[in-house]
Amino acid sequence: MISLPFLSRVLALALGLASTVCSQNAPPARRPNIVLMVADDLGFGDLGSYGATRIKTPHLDRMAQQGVRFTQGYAPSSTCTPTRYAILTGEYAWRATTKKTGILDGDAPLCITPGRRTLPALLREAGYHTGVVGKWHLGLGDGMVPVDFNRDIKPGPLEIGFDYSHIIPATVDRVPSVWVENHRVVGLDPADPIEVSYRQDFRVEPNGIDRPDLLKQGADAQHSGTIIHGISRIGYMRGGTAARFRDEELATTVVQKSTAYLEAHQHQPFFLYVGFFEPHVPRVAEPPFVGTSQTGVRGDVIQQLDWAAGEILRALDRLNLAENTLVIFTSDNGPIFFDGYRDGSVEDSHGHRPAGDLRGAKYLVYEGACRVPLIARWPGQIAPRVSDQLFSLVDLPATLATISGVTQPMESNTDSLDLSAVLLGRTERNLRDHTVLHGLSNTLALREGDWKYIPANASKPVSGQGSGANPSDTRFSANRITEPLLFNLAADPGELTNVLALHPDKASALQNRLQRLTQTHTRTSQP
Ligand code: NG6
Ligand code: CA
Repeated sequence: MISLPFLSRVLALALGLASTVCSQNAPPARRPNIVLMVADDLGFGDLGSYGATRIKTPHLDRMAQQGVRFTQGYAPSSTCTPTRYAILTGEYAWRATTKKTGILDGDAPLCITPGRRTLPALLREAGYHTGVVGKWHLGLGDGMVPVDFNRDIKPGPLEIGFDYSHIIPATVDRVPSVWVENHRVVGLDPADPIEVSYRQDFRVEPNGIDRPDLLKQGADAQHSGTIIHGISRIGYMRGGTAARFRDEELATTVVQKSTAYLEAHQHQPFFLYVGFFEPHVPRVAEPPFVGTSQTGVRGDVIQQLDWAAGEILRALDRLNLAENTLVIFTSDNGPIFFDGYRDGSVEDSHGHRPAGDLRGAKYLVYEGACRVPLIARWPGQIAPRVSDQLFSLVDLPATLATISGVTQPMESNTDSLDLSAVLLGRTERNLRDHTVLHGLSNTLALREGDWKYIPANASKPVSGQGSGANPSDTRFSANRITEPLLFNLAADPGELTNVLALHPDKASALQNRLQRLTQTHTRTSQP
């Protein structure tokens, strides 16, 4: 006869074994949902929590108070496509040799190879549902044949790791001015097909050059293509009339689609990537925000952005998800006032400094071009604090992979460092000692510790008007870099005094390291 104590011991052993097996396969106890919100051209000085006074951003400021606010967070590039490429792949965009990763037009092919272990693909491996809403700007289609917006549009987000997408293809200032949900243009009438060209006008719809009288905002030649709802865009399109978005509804659509996504996937781990459109051009505020800031339409749309982010945070509260959701807010590159449309942003700035005390603007490699707001909130896991630790957005894949319990490591040649200990406040050390910064025309610079090195380059001065700490810096041509520059950011955060002649050894050490970094294939180490 089997005794009862023996039976119970066998049972206990079996149960114990079963639970060991379970816990090995089970994800970590607290695996957060992740919402990554990326603004478009929002500068280091554009939020209240980063010093803005003429723009009110109460929702993002509250988020900053509840979480960690980084003062040394970097977009790896100073334009959209390459930064977003780095966020999704963990690789600096300037390393990509087979794909175009510069600012893409609306008919450009997808710049990320399907099958790659992207950030959403990693999270999907870990059991997350993955979604993207808003700005895409990473190309669509395979590039073998021109993308046809009247059929299934692929490859795109769904082929590189997202389970759901509701996006506009490129920028609001580039055609086609439509939403694409999963593989299809939203609201397209098959009897009115879309055609897109970046080479020639179809001459059936008005453009900005011939019909300036139809425009809500004047535009430069580059932005004087087809007029869609009173705004001339870059490029030409015809057809798809019923599918064309209205600029005054973009933010509301982002909020609606994001909150619908949260509702639909609240019962499973999810990753939602939200690409806000503000404050990129064309800047058209929704009616409740018109004239609300003290710094013109650019300020108004930043307040609209703050509202939209607040609505997503409110949805998390309402669905009882806030506690177990890691929310990250950042921007893809630094700010700019004039970027093609005469919307009054320069005249109405009233002393607002979108890059704060930093020099430069979008497109460049100065601090104001790449250093961006970076805020992360995860109640109970991230203690409220301000961090001066270095963080680059290229670190998001490795960092979020660890936080979400991805067991397979990233590719060994990634640029992405696992900074989960930094993000969660488990170390006060700087786990990243340097970061490479990338501007238009493939200009590169190196930040290492307090030092910043910018090689001389012959890049063409970009047209446009930015804003930095130095008033003489507002014309981009003033930013042409004709000699190598060395700055000590601790003493000179505004990058005003070139100290290269005083520290030639430091400059050549940084020059050599930048060269090694651009040539090396082992990127996880800090060569
Ligand atoms: C530039 C556009 C600019 C903006 C930018 C992309 C011109 C002269 N300027 O080429 O208006 O669309 O591309 O911005 O065409 S980004 O933030 O998406 O990178
Ligand atoms: Ca941008």
